[in-house]
Amino acid sequence: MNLSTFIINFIIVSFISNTYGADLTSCKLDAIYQFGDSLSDTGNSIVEVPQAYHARLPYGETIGKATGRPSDGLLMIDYTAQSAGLPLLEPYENPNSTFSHGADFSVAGVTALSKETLMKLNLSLGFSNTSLEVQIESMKKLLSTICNNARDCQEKLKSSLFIVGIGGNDYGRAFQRGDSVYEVNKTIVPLVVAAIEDSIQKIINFGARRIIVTGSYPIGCSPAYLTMFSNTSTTKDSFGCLKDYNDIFFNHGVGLKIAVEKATKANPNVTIVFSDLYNALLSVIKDRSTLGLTSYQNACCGTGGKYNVTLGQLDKMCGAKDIPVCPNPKEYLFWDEWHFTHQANKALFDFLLTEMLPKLQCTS
Ligand SMILES: *[C@@H]1O[C@H](CO)[C@@H](O)[C@H](O)[C@H]1NC(C)=O
Ligand SMILES: *[C@@H]1O[C@H](CO)[C@@H](O)[C@H](O)[C@H]1NC(C)=O
Ligand SMILES: *[C@@H]1O[C@H](CO)[C@@H](O)[C@H](O)[C@H]1NC(C)=O
Ligand SMILES: *[C@@H]1O[C@H](CO)[C@@H](O)[C@H](O)[C@H]1NC(C)=O
Ligand SMILES: *[C@@H]1O[C@H](CO)[C@@H](O)[C@H](O)[C@H]1NC(C)=O
Ligand SMILES: *[C@@H]1O[C@H](CO)[C@@H](O)[C@H](O)[C@H]1NC(C)=O
Ligand SMILES: CC(=O)N[C@H]1CO[C@H](CO)[C@@H](O)[C@@H]1O
Repeated sequence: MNLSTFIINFIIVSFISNTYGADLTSCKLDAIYQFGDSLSDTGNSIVEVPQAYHARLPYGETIGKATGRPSDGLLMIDYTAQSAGLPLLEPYENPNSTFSHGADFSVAGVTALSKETLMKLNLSLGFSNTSLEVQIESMKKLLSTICNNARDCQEKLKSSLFIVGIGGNDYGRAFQRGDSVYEVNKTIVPLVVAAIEDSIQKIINFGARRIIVTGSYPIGCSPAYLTMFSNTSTTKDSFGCLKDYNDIFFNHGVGLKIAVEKATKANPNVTIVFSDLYNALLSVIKDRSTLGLTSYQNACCGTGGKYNVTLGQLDKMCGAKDIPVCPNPKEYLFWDEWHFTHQANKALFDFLLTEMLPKLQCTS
């Protein structure tokens, strides 16, 4: 096509995108509040544990700065904020944060289940006690600086988006102590789903109008699970992911979808959307050559084993001295054993946005 046709096409395409709101600006959001774990941690865990590897380079190398994000660059929540035309979320635990446009409560490594429940189940407590319940309490504290009573809070939060995405670590801890897929499915999944369901209701009670509930990615595709559980896995899918383990993350999503439907029925004036990260990751893996993510099972940063990771040995993990980093993170799905690259997070966000935008009912 010649230049003028190209320009005209470009203008038409741009016009259509704007008209139909291809980004979140049509939602006219003024704040985003995120609850979660490492997949959305923009700098909380490094306040709790300043010596953590993800507090320094090569973490953040693609954006030129280590911020505590467990990636070489941005996370899905960052792309969400950018798409809404807002500044990147500020971590709640950083005393320098101003919270002018929301807050991020996510902490790497934490669980949906409370400390008490973990103790009851004899699951390990981890380094942080900032479980979902504690994050919700922090929001309550922050809210007391924003608004005074139920009506005032509803008014102040009417252009806010709340996002909850957590649970992967709960399952990981059960699997790591040797629980079977059958046991985790029977005992842990219902508890995790109930904990998230409870938090959805609490967020609604804060006065939220828009909530996104993010499912888990199929963690049986991660270099970490492939390294730890390939031996105990009984079935692999066509991508080489551990299908039996992935059933847990799929069922987690099924439970959350039901929770979202129930909460929507009980609160018809609140828009609650399920964000299908499980399906998003499988689609990204399927489309990996088009997306340029040619390396999808090995970590970019790390060493040892079949998938370029050694777990449980601090001196062999990404961020330790002399641990290799791939020269082309753009071509990798995974940055380290658990976490996506800057590029992969963008691809996942794009997929989820297309799915969710109509459901968020922002243009109406
Ligand atoms: C807060 O800002 C000060 C001054 O810029 C800086 O020295 C300090 O490290 C920051 N604190 C955190 C937790 O990032
Ligand atoms: C709890 O787990 C520890 C190991 O993590 C084990 O030694 C202990 O026997 C367990 N206790 C119960 C009651 O299962
Ligand atoms: C979590 O731990 C910190 C110290 O590590 C403590 O200050 C805080 O009170 C604890 N929170 C809960 C809910 O246990
Ligand atoms: C997990 O539990 C659900 C019911 O909650 C059931 O439908 C499913 O078949 C179970 N899957 C496995 C792998 O046990
Ligand atoms: C797992 O399988 C690998 C070979 O694929 C073997 O080298 C290793 O010893 C096995 N580990 C366990 C715990 O069975
Ligand atoms: C939603 O509706 C309920 C009653 O059905 C009402 O109590 C509540 O204030 C409304 N919430 C918002 C955010 O409008
Ligand atoms: C097995 C494997 O993929 N090993 C790679 C791990 O990463 C280093 C550096 O990025 C590569 O040189 C290895 O080939």
